[in-house]
Amino acid sequence: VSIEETASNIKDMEIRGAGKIARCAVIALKEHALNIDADTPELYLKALGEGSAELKNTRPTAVSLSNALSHVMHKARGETIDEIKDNLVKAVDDFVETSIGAIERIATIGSHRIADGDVILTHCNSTAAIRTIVKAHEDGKQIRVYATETRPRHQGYITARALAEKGVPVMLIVDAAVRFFMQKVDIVIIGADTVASNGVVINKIGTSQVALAASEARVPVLVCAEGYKFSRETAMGRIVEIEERNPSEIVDITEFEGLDVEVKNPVFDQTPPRYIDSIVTELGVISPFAAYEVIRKFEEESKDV
Ligand code: RUB
Repeated sequence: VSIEETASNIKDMEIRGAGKIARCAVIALKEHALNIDADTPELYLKALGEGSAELKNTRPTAVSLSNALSHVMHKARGETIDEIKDNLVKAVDDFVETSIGAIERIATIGSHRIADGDVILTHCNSTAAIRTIVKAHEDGKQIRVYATETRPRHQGYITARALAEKGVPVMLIVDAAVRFFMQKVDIVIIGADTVASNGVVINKIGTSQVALAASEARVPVLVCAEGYKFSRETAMGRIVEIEERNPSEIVDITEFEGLDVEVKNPVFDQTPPRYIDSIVTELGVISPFAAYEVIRKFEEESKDV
């Protein structure tokens, strides 16, 4: 698949979910790398950089996209075009394998936090969260899941289908019913688009309300997030940009024609660390307040390259 096609599929949310976006983007970059027609290594790297930038500019909030692209671009080094190409291809293959392995590791670790009989609530559609829930089910635990519809794009339908197909009983609810049902919930399990250095978790719009309702009801919130979703840039003072999408995703705007009605569609929000019990990473379970340590650890590893 070409860079243009992948970029457009990410923008349109044909490809969605932070981890999948990152994997599809680096795979598209690999395809591009195999097809660049350049005379010198400098021109080859320039074309590679342009492809990476186009992919990076598709969606602004999930740091996993830029982390994944920066990681593979960093490895794309060499004296000759072939050497650069080989290194990039290897880096992409490694990234895809490692990121899938990270989800499995998170599922194994996170499922230990799910008890037999637990009622779980999840929001939106996170591969890492779903895999964790399914792992608990595979381990023989009798669990049930409330899945929020997740307006306006209804990612909750994908979640409901994915869980039900694996044999996990699901109750689909509207987003506004979260507090109504929270008394019946034992644990909230969600994913993340970005974890900031101060422990703030950025995830689908409504996540912070879910966490607030959970906190009020003394229900623990577990975030499943691979290490490459932690943002080094936030440790350098960068603020995470919250994507605002077209209002037409919410309502047909001709509905309010001639009236002073503005439709707003921010698609992610920030949950402060005090509303999060733990973050499950492939390295283990951490407090959200230890996010900076995860960033440091991955920084050290990239220095070894
Ligand atoms: C998806 C979303 C998911 C995270 C984590 O938003 O908020 O919770 O991306 O998902 P969108 P995963 O549908 O707008 O992409 O665990 O699959 O990376």
